[in-house]
Amino acid sequence: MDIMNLEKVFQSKIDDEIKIEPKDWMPDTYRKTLIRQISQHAHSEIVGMLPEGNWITRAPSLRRKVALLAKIQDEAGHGLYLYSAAETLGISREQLLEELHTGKAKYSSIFNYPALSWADMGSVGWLVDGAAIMNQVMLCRTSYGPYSRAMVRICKEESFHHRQGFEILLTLSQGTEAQKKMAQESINRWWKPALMMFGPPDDQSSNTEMSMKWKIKRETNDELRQRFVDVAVEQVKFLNMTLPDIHWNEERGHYDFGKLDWDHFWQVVKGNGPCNKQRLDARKKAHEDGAWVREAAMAYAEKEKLSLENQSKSA
Ligand code: BYC
Repeated sequence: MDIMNLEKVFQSKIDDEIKIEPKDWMPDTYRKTLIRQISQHAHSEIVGMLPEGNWITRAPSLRRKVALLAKIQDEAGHGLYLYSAAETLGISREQLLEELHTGKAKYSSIFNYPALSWADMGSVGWLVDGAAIMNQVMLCRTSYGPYSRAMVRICKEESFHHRQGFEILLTLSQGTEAQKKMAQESINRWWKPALMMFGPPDDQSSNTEMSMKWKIKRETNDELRQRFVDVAVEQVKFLNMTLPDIHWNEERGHYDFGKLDWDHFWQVVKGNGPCNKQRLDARKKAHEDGAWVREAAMAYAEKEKLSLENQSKSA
């Protein structure tokens, strides 16, 4: 089949809601877009463990510690699951990690902010996981089979993450004046960076048009961001707290959320955010420190292979 016909068959599969699988023909740009997005997503899960990891030893009770540990372990699992999904597109794990460590591949801007107080563990769960879920519910129906199936599993665990975050804030909101103040201050600090997780406004989003045509994305960055705002405004009422810069817009039938500083966003994405260097250095160190584990696993695999070969020779 010539390329024009291959493209036609590919698009008609997408239009008919048939998932694209690893061995199916796909345009190069579809493959590249997916490698970029899935790897960025995997890196976000892995780098996203760092701000929370800092709080494990300082969690205020055994119950909080256990829940935070479980959440962070889930994130490691999500990252590995997504790396495997990216590998089905023909890129190796080594290459994926190399691109993260050299700064070529991105990860979500949100993980370049510091977690300064215990309330931040609440805000990360409620706002960061909340924003991630809003996006990932859509991605459960993405056109690439392995990514879509990964998202279904990941979303189930993310709803637990979201609840544990909200519960931390709910507890603080019923505590002392100092605890209430800490929770409100944390919400104020995370709110706008969380809104930026959805990506640039649609008129600055270079990938959305093609990704919508290919049903990699089914809703635009601005549509998801607005839905998240409208939901969060209702949820914050249970905390007796506020979200900064929120105003009901009668004409639009939605909440306005003020101006987001997109110049700042692009600086963070380019590597100049408050914690970019710290996060990458931590990942690179973890990779170097883990070299002996990879070597031991390879040596063990080699030994197993040899013993299987010897067994089949003697049989
Ligand atoms: N940060 O054309 P656009 C979690 C880049 S972790 C950095 O709109 P697209 C959790 C974008 O890559 C899960 N870069 O792009 C873990 C593109 O780059 P190029 C987090 C961003 O892909 C631990 C350029 O800007 N979720 O839940 O159509 C603890 C133009 O953007 C960002 C994911 O990773 C950003 N925020 O749409 C707690 C979701 N936004 O082409 C929680 C997976 C955009 O210039 N990713 N860029 O190289 C996606 O769904 C999509 O990639 C986006 C962007 C909606 C983010």
